Amino acid sequence: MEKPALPRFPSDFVWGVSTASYQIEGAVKEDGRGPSSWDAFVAEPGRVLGGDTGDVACDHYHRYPEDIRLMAELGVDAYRFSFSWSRIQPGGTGPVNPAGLGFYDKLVDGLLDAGIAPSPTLFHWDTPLELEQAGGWLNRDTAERFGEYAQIVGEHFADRIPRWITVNEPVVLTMLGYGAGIHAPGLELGFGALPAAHHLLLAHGLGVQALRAAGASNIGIANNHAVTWSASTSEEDVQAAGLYDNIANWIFADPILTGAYPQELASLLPEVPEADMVVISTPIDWYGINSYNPMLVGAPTVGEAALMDGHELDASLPFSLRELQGYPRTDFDWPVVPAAFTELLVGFKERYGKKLPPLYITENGAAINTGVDVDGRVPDQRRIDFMDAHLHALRVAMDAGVDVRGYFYWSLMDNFEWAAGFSQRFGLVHVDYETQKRTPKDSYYWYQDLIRHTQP
Ligand code: IFM
Repeated sequence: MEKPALPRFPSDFVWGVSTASYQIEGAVKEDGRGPSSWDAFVAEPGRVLGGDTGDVACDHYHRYPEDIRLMAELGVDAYRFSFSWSRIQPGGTGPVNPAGLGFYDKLVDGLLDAGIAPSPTLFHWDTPLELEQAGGWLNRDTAERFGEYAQIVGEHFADRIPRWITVNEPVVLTMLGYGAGIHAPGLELGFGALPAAHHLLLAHGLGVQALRAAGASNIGIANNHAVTWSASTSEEDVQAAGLYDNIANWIFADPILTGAYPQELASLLPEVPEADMVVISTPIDWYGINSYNPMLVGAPTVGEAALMDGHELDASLPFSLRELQGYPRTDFDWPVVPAAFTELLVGFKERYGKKLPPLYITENGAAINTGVDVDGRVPDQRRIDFMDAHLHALRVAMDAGVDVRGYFYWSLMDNFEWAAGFSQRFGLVHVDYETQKRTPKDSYYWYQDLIRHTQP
């Protein structure tokens, strides 16, 4: 096959793929796993499209050897997955479940044998149900419990795991889980959700400290970021977009990278002990960015509720999300704007300067719902176009001096896309949820070829 027309990446650039426990594992009642916030949420009628659940998902719990083989053939250097906290510590506190750790032992060892660097996230939204019922992330105690859990996994795995991620996308759990009620636990607190943001950040900091104390190194976070554009130059729109930008981006990055919340949010945030900020800003080795598309934001539109992934947002919010027109869209209806990816990364360098550690792109991907054709192929050219354009955009940012060390495509395989159930397919590998047959898509072979040509 011809060399892909992509710019060159450094020979030690890390190529990877990402997944998360609840989205792929299934086996929710096996080997002593405790329930999580998502097990409870999916059981509530009307919460998830089509009533889908992660009970079986991709059955990765039983099929992980096949999934490791698929990754080995793909040629990735690293695999970002997540530990299910309630598989390891069923109640979120107290005794450890040896069978839970045992599953991840097999996964980690299998990856190492295949020459793939295990890169786990400690928490990707599946809060142990007992903790959720005690207030979840609105309760400071959950952050303390997370620190203990981080110590358990750190002590168990430190000698085998070369890259660690504390928490995935606290912004999404805060906004969609506690603010807008679209994700578990389904609360609609609006700005009342902000304490969850602080406790998730505190958990991150406590996690970094516990991991380091256990001998782990190379620790980062996976934070979701989207360039925010104002719907117009009017003062109202610019102000609304600025507020959204602070709430969606900087509230989650500033405390980690500068030790302080954005000034503009002072009136919305609870009083925070200075000691918390010291914990949150515990130095990290790298900063992970998950990014999909930019956001267009304006002042609230009278009588019209803003939509997020098809869900109505509280009409009383002081901003509204607008449709970004004039760009191609994924099947999830997300706009495809590669130049915004460059803008985001360059913006990070400009905002944080020397305080910014090296970056990894811990997620980037597109839902393209192409199925298997009569020849057994999955011709998902639009995903290839998405990846190609975003990798070009990434290269432009790197040429502008942004230090990016790796790229993890979301996702290795189609999986449970939260409130959208199985309707959205982000994978490089197609999963037939009836038979669990895995079929590598055209994009899988494209990525394989790209990796081959970039490696020394
Ligand atoms: O599937 C999610 C993932 O769990 C977190 N980041 C965004 C992905 C696509 O929506």
